[in-house]
Amino acid sequence: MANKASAETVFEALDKLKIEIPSWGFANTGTRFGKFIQPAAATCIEDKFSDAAEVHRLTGACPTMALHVQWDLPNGIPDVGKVQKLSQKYGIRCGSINPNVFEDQEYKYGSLGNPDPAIRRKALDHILKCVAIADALGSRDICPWFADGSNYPGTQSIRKRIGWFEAGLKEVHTALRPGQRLLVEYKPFEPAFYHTDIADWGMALLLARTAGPQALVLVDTGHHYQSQNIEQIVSWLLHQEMLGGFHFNDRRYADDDLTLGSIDPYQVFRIFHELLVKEWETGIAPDVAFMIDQSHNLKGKIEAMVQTVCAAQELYAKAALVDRHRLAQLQETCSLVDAEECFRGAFWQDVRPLVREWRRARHLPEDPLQALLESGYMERATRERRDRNVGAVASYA
Ligand code: RM4
Ligand code: MN
Ligand code: MN
Repeated sequence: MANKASAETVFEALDKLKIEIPSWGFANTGTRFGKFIQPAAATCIEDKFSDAAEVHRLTGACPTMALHVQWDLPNGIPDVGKVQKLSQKYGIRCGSINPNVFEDQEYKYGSLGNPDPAIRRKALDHILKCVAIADALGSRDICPWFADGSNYPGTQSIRKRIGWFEAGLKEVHTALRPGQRLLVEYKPFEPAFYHTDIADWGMALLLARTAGPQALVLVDTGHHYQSQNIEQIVSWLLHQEMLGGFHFNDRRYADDDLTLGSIDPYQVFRIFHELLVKEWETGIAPDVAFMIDQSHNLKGKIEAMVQTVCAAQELYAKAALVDRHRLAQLQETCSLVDAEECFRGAFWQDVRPLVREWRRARHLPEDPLQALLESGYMERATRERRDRNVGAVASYA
């Protein structure tokens, strides 16, 4: 039976936990081999806001939605008014602004790292436009992800490209308004398979440092090699005060974009613990953006998003229950087994009854997935969107 103290701890943690959902998670995206079209998938920005509002209504944890400029504001600034209206209509704020410098034909050999100065300029202008869009929408974070790299040894100057990235990100930084942040994301490989310009947290950290004080690192949990210790990276970035945010998802092999905690929930718990232990030590919660970066090809989009948020809530509640005071003492005395039991004991607690209690207390559905099923939302979305989804491209080649 949960005691009063754990209920208070869990309630406090869940009240604070806010997670940003990605607009692209609701649309018909797929793997690089193909898409399986879902008739209820979002077909326009209004559908995406509507779906995000539904996830927020069911979970109480998702007041913002990340936007991808190319897909959500294809005309740029002129689309801002429309997006603002939808944001008001659905009660979902605009979250991080994600530039797209990887889809246009010009970016075949890179964006900010392209040897052609005209293409670097085009990429830079696009990111600068994103800063202006973020400003107009009241969004804090600009999160560029770069597909840049090369596939074959000797075909590119690795060092020249570092210089181009430094110069580009510095220029972006000069355009940031006060309070805005530039979050630099890294990824070890794909689509570049020999060298990726920003391949790991060290490169992202150095580039962010060079760019300026409002630039920080974005950790996408799926962007690591097998068995890499992500919580250690998180600890280092926290220590350096350089952790800006997360793109949460899970992985088994590569950048699989699977549901958070579906493969390794213990890892998510360990990451949350590092954030909470810093807060416990300093009395200040690290100002880190929690964003989801998943796109589901097989699961229902909204269903998967609700499941993800619920998983995050459960794992965050577990991490909140670690007896940090006791753990610190056990660490001091190198009481290994007791320390480990104290730590993983929190992980193994079934927090679901407490999370349900919290939902009840906050007038949220006790079982969000069941509530989604019963709401009729999916049937409505299927009816309204089916025809519009028929034309969606399903093939890879
Ligand atoms: C990348 C990365 C970015 C995402 C793109 C579509 O792998 O995770 O954050 O925006 O995919
Ligand atoms: Mn990402
Ligand atoms: Mn990714």
